[in-house]
Amino acid sequence: MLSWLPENIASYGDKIDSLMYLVYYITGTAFVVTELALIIFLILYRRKPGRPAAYITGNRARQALWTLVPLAVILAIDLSLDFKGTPVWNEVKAAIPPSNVLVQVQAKQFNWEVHYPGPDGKLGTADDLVMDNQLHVPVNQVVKVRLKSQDVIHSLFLPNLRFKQDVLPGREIDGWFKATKTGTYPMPCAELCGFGHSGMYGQITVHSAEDYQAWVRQQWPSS
Ligand SMILES: [Cu+2]
Repeated sequence: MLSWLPENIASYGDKIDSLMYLVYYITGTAFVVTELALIIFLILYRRKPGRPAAYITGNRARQALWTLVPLAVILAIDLSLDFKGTPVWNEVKAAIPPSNVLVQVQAKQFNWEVHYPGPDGKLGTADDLVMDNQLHVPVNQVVKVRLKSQDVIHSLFLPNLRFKQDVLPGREIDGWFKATKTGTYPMPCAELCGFGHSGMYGQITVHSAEDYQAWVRQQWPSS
C-alpha cells in the first residue's frame, strides 16, 4: 500500500510515512463506510409505487446521539493523531540536531540559489560558493538548511527526504535532514510562485563520504 510514495532516504522518513499510513487508513475507512451507507440507503429507501414518504416527528435524545457519537469518534481520531504526531513533529521540526554541514538555499523566481559556506563554515564570507539548482550533501550526516526568499513565497520540496518547507520573504527558516542513501534526487518548488514555477526544479546530490570530500576539494582547491 502507498507504493506510489517516492523512495524514502530520510533518517526520519519512516516516522513521517507511518503518519501518512495512519491518515490514509482512517480516511480510507471513513470513505468506504460512508459510501457503502449511502448506496445501501439509496437501495433500501428508493421510491416504490404505493409507499408514501415516512413522516418523522423527531426525537431530541436520538438526534443528540446522532451528533454526539460521531463527535466522540472524530475527537478520538484527532487525539490519537495528535498523540502519534507530536513526537514526530518534535523530532523533525522543533529542534535541529548538532550539524557540521550548513547550506543556505535562497529561493527566487525561478531558481534555487544554493550558498555553500566554504572551508570557514561561515555564510556571507569571501570563500562562499553559489550554485544554481544544485544541492550537494554528504550521506549519513545531519545537514542544516537555512531558507530565504528574495521575492515571493516558495516551498523547498525534497520528496525523497520527506522534507517540505515554505520559504518566506523577510524570514530566515532553518530545517534539517539526514540522507541515508547516495544518489541524485529531485528538488522542486512546491508553492505556486509565478509563471516559471513549474520550471523551478533543482537536484540534490547525496555523496558518499569520499565523494563528498573529493567534491569539496574540487570546489575549494586551495584549502
Ligand atoms: Cu518557487
